Amino acid sequence: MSQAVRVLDLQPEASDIRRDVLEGLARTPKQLPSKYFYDARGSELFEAICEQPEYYLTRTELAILDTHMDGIARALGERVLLLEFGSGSGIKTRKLLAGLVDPVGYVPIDISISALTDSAIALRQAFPRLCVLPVCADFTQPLQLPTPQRSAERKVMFFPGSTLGNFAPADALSLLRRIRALVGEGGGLLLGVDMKKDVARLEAAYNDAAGVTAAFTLNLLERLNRELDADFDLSAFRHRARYNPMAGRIETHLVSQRPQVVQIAGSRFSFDEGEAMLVEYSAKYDQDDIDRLARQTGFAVEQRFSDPAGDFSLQCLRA
Ligand code: AVJ
Repeated sequence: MSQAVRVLDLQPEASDIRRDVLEGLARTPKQLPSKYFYDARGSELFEAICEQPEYYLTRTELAILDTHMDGIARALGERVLLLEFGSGSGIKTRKLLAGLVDPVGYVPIDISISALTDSAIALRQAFPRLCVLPVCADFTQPLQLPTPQRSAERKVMFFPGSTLGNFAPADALSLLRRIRALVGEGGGLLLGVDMKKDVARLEAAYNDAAGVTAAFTLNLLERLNRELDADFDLSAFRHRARYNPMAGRIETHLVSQRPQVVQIAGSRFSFDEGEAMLVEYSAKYDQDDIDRLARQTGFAVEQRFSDPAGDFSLQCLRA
């Protein structure tokens, strides 16, 4: 029998979601925060995205972990306390934990309580002696982390998946600075980033032929209908993901297919025909971008590992 998993529950409340959504919709252009994609259904759809042939990110990052595990483990050091922002299903973490030398604990932090609980149970089973301390929280908000029984040599944040790319530039900087404060002097950051490449491949990754990514973005509206008592007509919005070469990022919008009025938590918002509501950024990087981000946030890039084609990169940063 496996031990029960106790999740520290700091998940956002309906009032947080309502505030963020109303604030985003009051802007021009309208926007919705991508972190709210990850309810139970959204987390499942995201896992399905990772299986799509066009979405090369996840399988490439997993392959880098497989190929370069020894080098990564050496760079991160022994007896680390591993933290993870946006741990999701925990498949990458399982590889990483298996390769690390005597990790003292693992603190997964995720906004989806279902994904977090399932992955914590699976990790307990795979590593019965590892101290797993899951926290359900919005990692953009200040948070107090639990401490493991054994003291760690250093703290290392694992921030894979190019999730950093979902943040606007100023928010990405403040998030990296918060990570720097969390891991402390001498701490580490293993950062997964998607590299700049051929636009057609980037756009295909966010417009898979099976329509899973479209279902994923539209699920946000379904969530708001359910949790904020909104009345979005899902058939009146269309998913659109395009690469913005100036900004170096995929920008995903939900485009209103006709003039319409939507009610959300007692407020009304009108959409013009063709009006695009911003729902997600997925920034893409080159090595200069990463070096600059590291420098601006108190880190230095120690080592980096990528796939042979250079599509994706795992960067070892030191505070
Ligand atoms: C959360 C960063 C892994 O931006 O690539 C995938 C989310 N959105 N397809 C990304 C996402 C649409 C994804 N990450």
